[in-house]
Order: sequence, then structure tokens, then C-alpha cells
Amino acid sequence: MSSPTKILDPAFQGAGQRVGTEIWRIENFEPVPLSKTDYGKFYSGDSYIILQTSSSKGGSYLYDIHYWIGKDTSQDEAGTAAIKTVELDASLGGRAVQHRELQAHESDKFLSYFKPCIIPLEGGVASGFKKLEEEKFENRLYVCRGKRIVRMKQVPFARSSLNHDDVFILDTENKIYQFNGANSNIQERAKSLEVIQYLKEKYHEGKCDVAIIGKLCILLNCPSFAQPSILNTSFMIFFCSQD
Ligand SMILES: [Ca+2]
Repeated sequence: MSSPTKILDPAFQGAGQRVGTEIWRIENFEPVPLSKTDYGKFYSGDSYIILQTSSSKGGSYLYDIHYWIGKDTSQDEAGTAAIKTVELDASLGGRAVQHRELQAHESDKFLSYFKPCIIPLEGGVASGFKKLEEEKFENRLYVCRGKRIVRMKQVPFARSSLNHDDVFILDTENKIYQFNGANSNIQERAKSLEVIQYLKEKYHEGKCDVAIIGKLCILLNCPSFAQPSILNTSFMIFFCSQD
């Protein structure tokens, strides 16, 4: 249990000593430093602590600590994230500004640390006992909103997830598709392309095809459209219906 004389959590040793972002995930009641390669990925079943260190005009460090609460995280994990945020703040002389970030309602400030966006993922660590099954690739459909700050939301791969006002990204093992709803915003379309580039580098080692689909005629005329089985008929019909 915590007490005033408790020494600093070893996971926080050396935190806040240079400008940049540092992230811990709560696993089994402890903050565990996240691998840099996983920065930007947030599992809905977990809670995280994010320390942003910046320098003031006078040269001293400024701190913002965000604790991110996934929509499916356990009470224990969310509670630990809040407690450990206070502990981290105290270790930085109590000078940090603390922010609570609920999944899908994150502040612009928080999202601005991640270029071009954060990637919300289903799943997470189960009370620290079960490791994430990250190896198996799953098709993921995202809705991509926001002209300046991109807000990505994973949605079920189903026609009911689609609408004509948004831009959608479907990430499959060999190809990433961008679906532009007929009424979607041009800036959002452009931002989504940045997101696709990011996904391509992050999950596909830069090696996969990209297809942009606005209307069915484009889809049918696209010679590189090699995976029709991935896209079920209702997707095609949906995007055709506005023509
Ligand atoms: Ca969890």
C-alpha cells in the first residue's frame, strides 16, 4: 500500500528529464513503460499514463500528465492510472498539470502529441496475466473525423457502420482502403491519407497497397482491386447507391 515514505515507482525513474512524450501502460496494478514502437496505439481494454515534457521560454521543464482511460478498462486499472499519475506528479515536484482522458473524448492537447493521430484498438491486457495477442492481423475498420486533429474510431466491419458523411479506413493484411463518403469533407479525406501512410509504416513495414474508393465505378475500374472477398457486397452497394 502507498505511504508518504514510499519510494518512487522504479518505472518512473528518470521520467521527465528531457523534452518529449513518455508512456506507461497499467499492467497488474503497475505502470509498465511502453515500447516506443507502440506509442500511439491505445487498447480500449487498458489504461495508460502519458507524460509530456516541454520546455518553457525560460528553459525550465513544463509537465502535463494525462491518464487515458479505455472504454473497456477495468476499474482497477483506471484507479491505478489515477493514483500513479498523482505519484508521478509528486516526483516532478508537484508541478505537472493533470488531465483525465476518456477514450473517444480526448482533449485536443492530448491528441496533438500524436502525429497524425492515435490508433484506438480493441482488446488489452487482462489484469496483467494475459498477454496481448498482437501478432495476428485482424481487418480493422475505422471512421476518421477531424480537419485539424484527427479522431480515429474503430467500428465494427459492417455496413451499419458506414454513412455518406464520413471517411472510413479499412486496414487489411495486404491492402488499406479509404472509403470517402459522398458528402465527406475534403480536408478529412486529405487527413485520412496521412493516417493511411502512418498505418502503412506502422503495421505493414511500408509494404502494402492503398486503394481510395469514392464511387463504385472507380472501384470497378481499379485494376489493383485484388481482394473483393474482403469487401462484402453490402459495402459495394452502399458506396454505389449515391451515384
Ligand atoms: Ca486491461
